[in-house]
Parts: sequence; C-alpha cells; structure tokens
Amino acid sequence: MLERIEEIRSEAGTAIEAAPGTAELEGLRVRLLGRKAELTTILRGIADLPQRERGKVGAAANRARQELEALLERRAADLDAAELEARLAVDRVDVTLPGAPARPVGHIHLITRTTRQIEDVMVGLGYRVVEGPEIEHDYYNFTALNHPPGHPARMLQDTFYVQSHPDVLLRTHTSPVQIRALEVQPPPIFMIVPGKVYRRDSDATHSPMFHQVEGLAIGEGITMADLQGTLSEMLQAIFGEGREARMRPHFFPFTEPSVEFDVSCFQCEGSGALGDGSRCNLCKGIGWIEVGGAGMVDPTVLGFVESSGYDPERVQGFAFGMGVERIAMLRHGVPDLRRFFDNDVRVLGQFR
Ligand code: 2NM
Repeated sequence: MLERIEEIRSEAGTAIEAAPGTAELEGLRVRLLGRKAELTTILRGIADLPQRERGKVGAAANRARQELEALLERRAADLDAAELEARLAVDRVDVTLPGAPARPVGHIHLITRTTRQIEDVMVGLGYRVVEGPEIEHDYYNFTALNHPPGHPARMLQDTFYVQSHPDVLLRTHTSPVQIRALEVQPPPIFMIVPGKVYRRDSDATHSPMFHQVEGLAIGEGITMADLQGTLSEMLQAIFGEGREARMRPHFFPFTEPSVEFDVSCFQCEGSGALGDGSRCNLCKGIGWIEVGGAGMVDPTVLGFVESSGYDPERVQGFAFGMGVERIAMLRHGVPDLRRFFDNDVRVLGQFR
C-alpha cells in the first residue's frame, strides 16, 4: 500500500509539472484528489486496514495528499502567470496609434469661419453678437424697417412667404433681429447679427439661402465719421492691414443717407494695375471692391422703437450689412458661391 501511495505521488507529481494549461490542471486536480480518486479511496479505506498498518498508511496518504495539493497550487500559480503574460502580449494595444483605418478630421466650414472672424473684430470694438429667428413676421422684416407696402423687396418674386400665413416669411436680411433687440435694450446699443437669410435668387453669385452680418450702433452723437472708422477697422481686420474703406452714395429704405462701401483692392493695392502693367482682374482695374451697404439709421425706423428709449430727436446711429459668401469668395478666389453649399468635401477641405 505504501508503495502504491508513493507511485501515485510520483506519477501525479510528473503529470502536474507537465500540465500545459490551467484547464488541464483543473482536470488533473479532480482526477488526483476528487471523490473518485485513488488516493481519496485509500484515505477513506484506512479504517478498514489492519490496526498496525493504519498509522503508517494514513500518514503517508495524508502527506501525499498535502504534497499534491501544494504542487497543484504552485503549478496553478505558474500557469496563471504564464497565461496572463501570453494574453498581455497578444492583447497589447498602443493607445498612441491612430484609429484603424485613420479617419479624416473635419473642420469648420469656410462660411462659419469667415463669420466668426468678422464677429471677433466687432467684439473687439465693443459690439455684442446677437442671433434671432429665421422665420419672421412681415412687421419685423419689412414694416418696422421702413419698407412700405408695395416696396419691390416685399414682392412674391423676391421673398419666400409661408403659404398659409401671408404675413410670415423667411427673413430677407438679419435686420429684423436688430428691431427685436431695440425693443428690449435701451440705447446705447452696439450689436452685430450674423445668420442665414433667404431670397428668391439663384445663380453663380446668388443663392436662395446665404449668410449676412449686419451691424448697428445707436446712441447720442454717433455720426457717419464713426461709420467710416468702424468700416475701416473691420475691413483691415478681414482683408489685411493697410486696406482702406470707401463709401459711395446709394439708397436703402432703412437708412438715410445710405451708402455702399468698398475695400481697396488687396490684389493690386488699390492701383487697379498689376506688376506687369496689366489690368487687375479682381477689381477690374477700379482699385476698389464692393463689400456691403450701410447708412445712418432712418429716424422712421427709430420711431417704431421709440417706446424703448430710441427718441429719434435724441439718439442716432449707423447700420451696415454685408454678405459673408461674397467676402469669402473674394478672399479665397472662389468663383461660384454654390460650391459652398454642394457639400463636396474636395472643395470644402481646401479651406481649413
Ligand atoms: C444694410 C445696408 C444698410 C441695416 C439697417 C438696419 C436697421 F435695423 F438698423 F434698420 N440694420 N441693418 C442696413 C442698412 C443693412 O445691408 C446691406
């Protein structure tokens, strides 16, 4: 019996050392120490042995069992460690690698970027950025802006109206937001309104939806000279240091007097001619490029918001407006504004 126990212990020891994995080792443990294992049977049968054998056999069997338990435990720890090592080697992830496959990184649309650039300059001059509804009431879009009934801009062929509500429309400029602001904020007010506007127009330089930034400054003693200085600052920030602003007489219903304003050409430095003597193609030899419209806010407009503090006898100021697409086209040489809205990333990706 003692020899058999020694045999079991020795064979088991070899088998444990040879177990290739934790799963096999667990099978081995059941086979060597489980309820049906030979050693277990021997231990269980000790009581039936002759008196003189019981002590030795019992001690040997118990020693063998303890020894195998210790061997199993040590081998299990070794296998666990080895399997963890192997898994770590296989599962290793370099978190500094780009995703697979690497994804193209998106960026801000050129129109948004241009808008934000204008906002930044104007915020630097003390203006507040205000946004408002794109679906407007006829009152805010036209009436309060001194566009009388019958004005051509109100005509169906120029403006998108909501069919079921003849006095509701898609705003044709961002100025209605300025009326809304004047209703709730007493003077002085310095604000710009960026945003989408809508007109029934479509060709290489007109889109039914485009973007505007309009500015407004109202207070005591604000003059056309302040407008000139403001435009000059703004245009230099957009088109580069040394640019000049020029105003030409024009007409708008909500300003009097009204002007269109130009920036000195940033390709020919305002000379109209290029280095080789040829005519500048950007300004067509004029030396100036039209950027937007402006003027002194008509007292009639202020009259609509007199109750919130805009007494046209006491306060006055200027307003200006410009198209963001036009500015982006000029600055980046984009020939057709529809390219901004085709959502072709080959085009948009060129302006990061
Ligand atoms: C322009 C040109 C001229 C303008 C006027 C106003 C308001 F609300 F004060 F009446 N906001 N913007 C204005 C004036 C806009 O865009 C070409």
